[in-house]
Amino acid sequence: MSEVVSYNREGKIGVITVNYPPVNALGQAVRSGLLAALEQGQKDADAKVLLLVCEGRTFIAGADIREFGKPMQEPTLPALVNTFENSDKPLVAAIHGTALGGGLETALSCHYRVAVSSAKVGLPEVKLGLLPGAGGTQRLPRLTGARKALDMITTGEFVGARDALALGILDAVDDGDDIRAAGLAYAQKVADEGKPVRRVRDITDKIEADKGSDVFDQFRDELKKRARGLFSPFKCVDAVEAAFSLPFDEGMKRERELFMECMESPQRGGLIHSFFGEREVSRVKGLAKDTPVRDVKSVGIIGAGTMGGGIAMNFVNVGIPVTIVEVKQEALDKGLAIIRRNYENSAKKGKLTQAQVEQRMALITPSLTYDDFRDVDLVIEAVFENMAIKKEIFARLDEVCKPGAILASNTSTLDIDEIASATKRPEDVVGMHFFSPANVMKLLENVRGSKTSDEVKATVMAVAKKIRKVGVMVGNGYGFVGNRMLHKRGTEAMSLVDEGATPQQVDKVLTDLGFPMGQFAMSDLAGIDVGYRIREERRKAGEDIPASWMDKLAEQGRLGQKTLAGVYKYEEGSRKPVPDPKVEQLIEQFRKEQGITPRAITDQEILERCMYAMINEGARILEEGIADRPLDIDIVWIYGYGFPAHRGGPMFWADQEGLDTILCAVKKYRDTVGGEQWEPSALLEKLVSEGRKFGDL
Ligand code: 3H9
Repeated sequence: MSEVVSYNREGKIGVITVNYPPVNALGQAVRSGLLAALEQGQKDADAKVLLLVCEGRTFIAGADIREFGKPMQEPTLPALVNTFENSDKPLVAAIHGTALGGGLETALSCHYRVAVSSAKVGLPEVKLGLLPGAGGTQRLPRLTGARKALDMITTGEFVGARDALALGILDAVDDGDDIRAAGLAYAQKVADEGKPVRRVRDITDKIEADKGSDVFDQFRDELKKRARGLFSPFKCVDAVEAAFSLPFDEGMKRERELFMECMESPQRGGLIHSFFGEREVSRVKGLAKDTPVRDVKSVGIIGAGTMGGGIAMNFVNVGIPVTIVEVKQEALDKGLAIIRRNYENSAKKGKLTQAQVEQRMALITPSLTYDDFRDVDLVIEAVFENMAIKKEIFARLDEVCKPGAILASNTSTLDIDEIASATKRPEDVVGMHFFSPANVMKLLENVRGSKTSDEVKATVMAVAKKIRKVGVMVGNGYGFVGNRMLHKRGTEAMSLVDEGATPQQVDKVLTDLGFPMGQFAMSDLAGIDVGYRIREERRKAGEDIPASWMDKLAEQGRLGQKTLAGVYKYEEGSRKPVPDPKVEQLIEQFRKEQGITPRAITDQEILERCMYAMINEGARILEEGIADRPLDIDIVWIYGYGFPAHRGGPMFWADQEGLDTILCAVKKYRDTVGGEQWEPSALLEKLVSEGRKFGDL
């Protein structure tokens, strides 16, 4: 018997137990162990009913994702679940935690399913660029009908035990929290009542009811909007449809073919890289696992603007009280009203009750004085980008805050060490860069200063997890990781328009790649004044920042979505960017002033200049140690800027494009376009000369 699966008998019940931490994934050892345990149960004359149950935090959470892309080892999962279903003794699955993917498929091959009420079930393969490949697309619709199966399989969303019961996925829900006891009790009932073997493959009433329905075509139409550019959601629909048009065994074959198509698609590689990357970033290079973490039970926030308010909501949402300080009562009132409005909107959508809205608002203390920060564990400054003001604020915080309080800045570009120098405790100063809208975007770029202590670094990473963000630790340098690369893309996007492209042409190339919005639509969302202010700040500091047509927009008060006009124009209440002839004239005028004769620019040039400039900068960021690993950059871009997860992030994408192709183009643009962004990164050159990739670092 394998170490990870055991068999024992309790009375008339033969119990098969999986114990393969952390999530009982169906690796080869588990699969072969399950097969052996099933055989033992079949042979055990005293076992009338068999029970499948898992140790640890969860039922089987799926196939072992780490095995994908490697040669398949016997027994395969589809063969295993068939053997389970064919058992001639009744088989009961007892579910706690999350029965996901291959885990739910294994449960569906059992004849009865019982779960504790906290359990969830789901087929999230689509989130990995796959489809359920062990009968999920054939068995689930036999229990739920077409529509619900399509919903679950194409979104990958989990369903709670009670809903799963109502849908027919489960046969019983137990209110206790002892899954073994619940499973044994249910199995005993099956034995006592002499319930028969009941195979899902043989249940056909829902299949007959939905046969020939147009639900599949309707669903494909919906997916064209919801899953634009994605491969596997459409294959999921094909596979589920096969359950309605083919006999079970044929349907299984069709599912297998479609599963293999997904397995071979590059999107699967990108999504699995994102899955592991999201988890890997929490392990910060050089930071010991057992580094002590400070307790953060209360938070102070400076600034009740869009950023400060959004940041406050993150903490309040997890029950951490927040004190927000502003300079003027009016600004404070306005900020709090916006937070309330956001919560009220969630309540209107049924996501919160009115009582929860009030509870959350009650956790916010508005204040006009820093003295109210005396007892807080963490302060986050979220005022606009001005070094002198930030230094003043940090000097004041140093006077007021208790020893051990963490002093963080939400700066998106400025030097954390310089900010820290305004205090006598630079070891407690750190960057916590949230992304707009701060209550929605999942990224938290935590910036270590040269003196930030390990304890503070570990604490801000833990805080990210606590407020359900993906924290990435990055080094201190202008724009850190995300904005530094974004600025390179921005510079190229601007030059492309100067040279003859339209903003909408540039944006379309980026949205075609899979970004939710292009560079210019994003400027409109963030506010044209933000970039303008940063450029002005740098000009004042003596940097040579050339004039641009964007400055003219800002000077005309076209600040983006908030003024219904920026690079694009907007209808009241709509976020849809509409090209504006006035802006085209303004750009033309600007070209004339600069003596530029516009030329036709291809989409390929836009793609290369926007993306390769970013990659070259990403390589420099790695060279300088601002990011520890390429995957840190990938996760920053996926969660902070909507980089399409199925492309795995910019550095993963670059590996697929070919680093030699990219280097070649970088050198071409150095010679034709010029500018420091086209000086090839030494790391990029080294990797190409050694025939290596970012993924090899
Ligand atoms: C599938 O089943 C295909 C079949 O249809 C057909 C096959 C033929 N494999 O997320 P956490 C690791 S596709 C390997 O931090 P949580 C994870 O990397 C699969 N490893 O915990 C992490 O490792 P580390 C369908 C896995 O409590 C650790 O477990 N299933 C797998 O926040 C803890 O994970 C899915 O897509 C796996 N399947 O969330 C489920 N899952 O500690 C994917 C997790 O070294 N998993 N790990 O960083 C999840 O959604 C969440 O992990 C889960 C737990 C909800 C289970």
